[in-house]
Amino acid sequence: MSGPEQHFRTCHLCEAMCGVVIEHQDGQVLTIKGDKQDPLSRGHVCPKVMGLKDLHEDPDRLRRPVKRVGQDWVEISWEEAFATIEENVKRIRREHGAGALGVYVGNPTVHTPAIVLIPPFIHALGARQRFSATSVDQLPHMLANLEMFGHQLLFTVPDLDRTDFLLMIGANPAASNGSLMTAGDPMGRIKGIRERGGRVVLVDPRRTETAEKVDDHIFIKPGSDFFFLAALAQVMFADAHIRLRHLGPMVEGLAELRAAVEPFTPEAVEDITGIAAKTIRDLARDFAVAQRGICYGRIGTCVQEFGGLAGWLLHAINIISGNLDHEGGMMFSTPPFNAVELGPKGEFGKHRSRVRGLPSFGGEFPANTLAEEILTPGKGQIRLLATHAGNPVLSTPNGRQMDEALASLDFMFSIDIYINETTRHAHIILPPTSALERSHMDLGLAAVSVRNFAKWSPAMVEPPADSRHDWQILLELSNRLGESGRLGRYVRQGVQGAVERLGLDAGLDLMMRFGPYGSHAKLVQKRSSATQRVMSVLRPDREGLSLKKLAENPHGVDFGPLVQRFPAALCTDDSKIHLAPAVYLEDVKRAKEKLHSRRAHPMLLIGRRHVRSNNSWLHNSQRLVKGKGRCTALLHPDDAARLKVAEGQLVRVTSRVGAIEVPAEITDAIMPGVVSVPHGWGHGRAGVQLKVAGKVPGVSVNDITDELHVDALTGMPVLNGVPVTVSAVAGVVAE
Ligand SMILES: Nc1nc2c(c(=O)[nH]1)N[C@H]1C(S)=C(S)[C@@H](COP(=O)(O)OP(=O)(O)OC[C@H]3O[C@@H](n4cnc5c(=O)[nH]c(N)nc54)[C@H](O)[C@@H]3O)O[C@H]1N2
Ligand SMILES: Nc1nc2c(c(=O)[nH]1)N[C@H]1C(S)=C(S)[C@@H](COP(=O)(O)OP(=O)(O)OC[C@H]3O[C@@H](n4cnc5c(=O)[nH]c(N)nc54)[C@H](O)[C@@H]3O)O[C@H]1N2
Ligand code: SF4
Ligand SMILES: [Mo]
Repeated sequence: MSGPEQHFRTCHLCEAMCGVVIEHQDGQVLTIKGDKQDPLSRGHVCPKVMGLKDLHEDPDRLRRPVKRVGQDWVEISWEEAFATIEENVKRIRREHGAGALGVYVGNPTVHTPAIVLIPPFIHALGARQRFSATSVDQLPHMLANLEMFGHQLLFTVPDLDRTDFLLMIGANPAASNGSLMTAGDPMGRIKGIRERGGRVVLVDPRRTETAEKVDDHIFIKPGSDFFFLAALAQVMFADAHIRLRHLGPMVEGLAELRAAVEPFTPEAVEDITGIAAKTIRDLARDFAVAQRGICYGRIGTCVQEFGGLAGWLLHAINIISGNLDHEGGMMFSTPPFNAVELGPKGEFGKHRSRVRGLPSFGGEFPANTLAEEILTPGKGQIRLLATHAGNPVLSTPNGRQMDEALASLDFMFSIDIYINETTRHAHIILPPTSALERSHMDLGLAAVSVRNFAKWSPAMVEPPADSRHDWQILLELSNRLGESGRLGRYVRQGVQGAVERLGLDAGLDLMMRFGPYGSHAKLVQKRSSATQRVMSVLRPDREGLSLKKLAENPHGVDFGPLVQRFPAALCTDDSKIHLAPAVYLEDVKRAKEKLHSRRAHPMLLIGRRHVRSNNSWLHNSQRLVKGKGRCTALLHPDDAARLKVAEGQLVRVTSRVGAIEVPAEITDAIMPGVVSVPHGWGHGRAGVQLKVAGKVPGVSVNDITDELHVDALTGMPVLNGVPVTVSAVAGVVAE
C-alpha cells in the first residue's frame, strides 16, 4: 500500500476544461476537487466531475474488444477484432467500392487528443460517406467562419473578462457550462460582467437557469433568431450606428448586408419572433453604443430552420458594431499549435448527398441523411459503417429509422466504451482505455478558449495490460486498412508515421514546438530557409513551449488574454472580411417568404440540457441520475389547461415521424406554444447494456425529430422548433 497521491488534469467531459485535483491511492479515486491553481477554471467544477470516477470504475464500460454473436456478446482478442474488421472492410470495398463505406464521428472525439488520428483513419478506411455530430451542432458557425473569414476553424471567442455587454442567444451556460467559449467557469465570468457594471441579456424561449443570473431575459419564438438578428442589424444601419474600427479596410459587402436586412424592421419581425418592436429597437441601440460588446449565439440558434442565416448574422453584428477582434468583444484565440494551419480550410456544397442531394460541408454530409443512405438501394448505398465515439441513434433525428438502418448493415464496427443504443448494432466494438489511463490535452477546445492557455496531463494510472488507447486503435486500423498506391497516402502517412514512431505525446510536442509559443515559433514565422531550419533545431528557444514545459506546469500555462489577430489571421483569398456572401443573400429570399406566409403552427418542440447530464452517455452513473426524473416535457400552464394535462401526467408528443410519451412538468418558465424535452434519453431499447441508465431510461426526443425537416441552406436538421401536437394520455399519471 502506498499513500494517497495527487493528480492534476483537465476534466474532458464538457467544453469548460475545468482543472481538477484527483486524490487517488492504489488505482482508486478517493476525491475529485476543482484545482484552484488552474489559471482558466480557478477551482470551478460542476457535479459531473464525479463522472470521471464513475466512468473509470463503471463495470459496464468495456475493457476488451467484443464481438456480437446473435444477441450475445463475447470477448475476443485485439488481433481477432482487428483482423475481422480488416477482412470485412476489404471485402466490402472489393465487392461494392469505397462508396459503400460510411463513418460517423461523435462529440467526445473532440475531447481526446486522439482527434489528430481521425483524418488518417478515415482516409485509410476510404469511407466516401462521412458524417459527424457537427451537422447536429455547430455547422452554421463553421460555415460563417468559412464564408466570411475564409477558414472553417476560425472560430470567434467571447472575451468575457473584458466586455461590458453580453448579448447571449440560444445558449444556457448554467447547464452546459459554455460552448464555443471554453471558460472554465463561464457563469463566474458572466457574474463578473455584471459586477463591473456591465449588462447581460439572454434571448431564449425558456427562462432558463442562466436567465436567473442575467439582467434581462427576452422570450423568443423557436426558430426565429435570424429575424431577430436581422432586425437588430436593420436598426443599427438605420440609426447610422455602424462602427468598423480597425476592420474598416478589411470589410467588404456593407451595402449588400444593409440591403439584405432592410425588410426586417423590428415591426416586421414582431409577430414571427414574439418580441416587441420596442424591445428590439432599444436593445440594438444599447448594444451599438456599448464600448465593448459581444453578440454570442449557440445551439439554440444553430439547429433550426434558419440556422445557417443566424450563424451569418451573429458574425455580421459583431463586425458592424466594431466588436470583432476587439478587446471585450468577439475575438480569436491563439492556441498552442497552429490549429487553422493544420486543418483544411473547408468547403461547402462541393458534393451532394446521393439520396436527397443535401450539401456537403467539410467533406461530410448532414447526419440526418445517414439512415436513408444506408436504407436506399443503388450504387453508393452504405453497407459498412464505422462509428467513433458517437451515438447517432439517440443524437440525430428519427432515431427509430436510424435503428432500422444500422440493423440492416452488412458490417458495422464501433470504437466506443459502451454497448449502447448505437453500438448494439455493431458486429465488433473496440473499447479504448479510460480517460484516467491516458495522458490528456484538449486540442480542439484550446482554439475556443477565452484566455490563451495550454495544459497537458499524464495518465493518472497505468492502463491495464493488453488495453489500447483511442489513438492506438485508430493507428492500428489506419495501418491495416490503408491501401497502398493511393494518391494522398503521403498526407496520411505524415501524421500517422510521426505518431507511430514517437507516440502521440511526442507528436503533440512537435505540434507545440512549431506552434505560436513553441521553441521553433520564430522559424515558422520567418518561413525561413533550410539553413535557418537546421540552426533552429540545433539551438531551440529553450523558453518556448514544449511538452516538457507543460509537464513541469501541471496546472497549465497561461498566455494571457486574447489578442488582436486580424488582418494576419484572415484566410480569405482577397484578405477581406466578406460581410455579404452570396450563399446567404440567396437564402434571405426564403426568410422573406416565411415572413409573409403566416401559418398557424401547432406547438413547437425545443431541447434542453441539464448540468448533471452530458448528451446521451452519462446516465450510467448512479449519483448523476439520482433524484427527480429529468426526462420530462415542459409545458406552459395555459397550454396545460387547454390540453387538460396535470402536473406529472403522461403526454403524447407527436410529429410527422412518430410519438413519444413523457411526463409533463408545468411551468411558466416556458413560452406558451412551446414544449421542451431533453435529448440523450431512451435507454430502454432492447440490448442496451447500461444497468443504471436502464433503470431510468426516459424516452428519446430524437424519435420524433424529423430527418426531412431541414434548414434548406445547410441541410441540417431542425431540432429546435419541431412542429408537434401534444395530448394527454388519458388517465395516466407518471410517478
Ligand atoms: N451538462 C451538459 N453540458 C453540456 C452538454 C450536455 O449535454 N450537458 N452538451 C455539450 C454540448 S455537445 C454542447 S454543443 C453544448 C451546448 O451548449 P448550449 O448551446 O449552451 O446548449 P443548451 O444548454 O442546450 O442551450 C441552448 C438553449 O437554446 C434554447 N433554444 C431552443 N430553441 C431556441 C431557438 O429557436 N432560439 C433561441 N434563441 N434559443 C433556443 C434552449 O431553450 C436552451 O436554453 O453543451 C455542452 N455541455
Ligand atoms: N434533439 C436534440 N438532439 C441533439 C442535440 C440537441 O440539443 N437536441 N444536441 C446535439 C449535439 S450538440 C451533439 S454534440 C450531439 C452528440 O451526438 P453524438 O456525439 O453522436 O452522441 P453522444 O451522446 O455524445 O455519444 C458519445 C458516444 O461516445 C462514447 N464515448 C464516450 N467517451 C468516449 C471515448 O473516450 N472514446 C470513445 N471512442 N468513445 C467514447 C459514448 O459511449 C457514446 O456512445 O447530439 C446532438 N443531438
Ligand atoms: S463543467 Fe463539469 S463537466 Fe464540464 S469540464 Fe468542468 S467539471 Fe467537467
Ligand atoms: Mo454539441
